[in-house]
Amino acid sequence: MKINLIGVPLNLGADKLGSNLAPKTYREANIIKIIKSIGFEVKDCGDVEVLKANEEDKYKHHPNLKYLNEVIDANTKLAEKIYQSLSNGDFALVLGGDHSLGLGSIAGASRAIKNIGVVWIDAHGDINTHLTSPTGNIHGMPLAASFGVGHEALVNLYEERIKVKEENVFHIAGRDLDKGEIELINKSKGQFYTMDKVKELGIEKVVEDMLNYFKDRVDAIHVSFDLDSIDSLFAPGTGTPVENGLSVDDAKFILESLASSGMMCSLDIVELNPLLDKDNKTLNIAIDIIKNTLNKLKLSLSNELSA
Ligand code: HAR
Ligand code: MN
Ligand code: MN
Ligand code: MN
Repeated sequence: MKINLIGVPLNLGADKLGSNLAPKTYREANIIKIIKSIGFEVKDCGDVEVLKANEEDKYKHHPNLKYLNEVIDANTKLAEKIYQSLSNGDFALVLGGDHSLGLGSIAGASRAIKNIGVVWIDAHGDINTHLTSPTGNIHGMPLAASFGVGHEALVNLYEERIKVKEENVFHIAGRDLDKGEIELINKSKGQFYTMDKVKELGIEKVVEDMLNYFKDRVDAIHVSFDLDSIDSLFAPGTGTPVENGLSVDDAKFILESLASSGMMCSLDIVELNPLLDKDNKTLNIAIDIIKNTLNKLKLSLSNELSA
């Protein structure tokens, strides 16, 4: 099993400059060499090509879905890359880029894996639709669209079908939720462990619940990690930082546990904004998290072989 590395230099889903520079930043920080040093073979799938767009393109396709065309185009390309990776039996590591890329990741992964689970770790719900979004930024909508709620252009991206069952979604660290998102959560069949709940239960219990929940329920898990799930005090280099978040250790613990479980098939690391980072704090956290997670993945694979 190789690690397939896919860069997604996308910022149009956030309508903010910076996250488009993230793949280049990871590469310059020798991310490939770092992954190889863990003992993995790396296949560099390059960066997904993102169409050029300017201000006039913003509302060209829909009044509350900014850069709809460009976001769909990039995500369709990403979906195909992920599908190919997982079909080959490889692990896909997606480095973004704004979180609209979750659309493509889940579309591709769920084509390769019939009954997929999704863990979404994020300060935000990312379950807005064009009808509830206060901003029109598509990076606030990918999770809802993936379980079939939202504009049909997003729901039917790559393939005309719902990508993940709502009850196969597990969201952690929410603390900046919009009104429409709270309404959706209150009637949702998905699992939503907000930051309040994480503080109440403790991270060990949250992870225990998550692994128990997915065991016997799904064939594999796609993990989408938004760096803004981490407290903005530690990770300032994201487009929409929020305080009172996860500690770096909490974030590592969640991802390492998923890697050790043997259920994780693919991982997004999103929303690094190098223009807003301070002394590479957020970049270094992201790299550290990737390193630790893939280390556990390596261990779980060698245990599997010797078992
Ligand atoms: N909820 C707000 C919106 O929909 C902010 C979303 C910010 N999203 C991300 N991804 N950074 O989590 O516009
Ligand atoms: Mn997000
Ligand atoms: Mn977020
Ligand atoms: Mn808000």
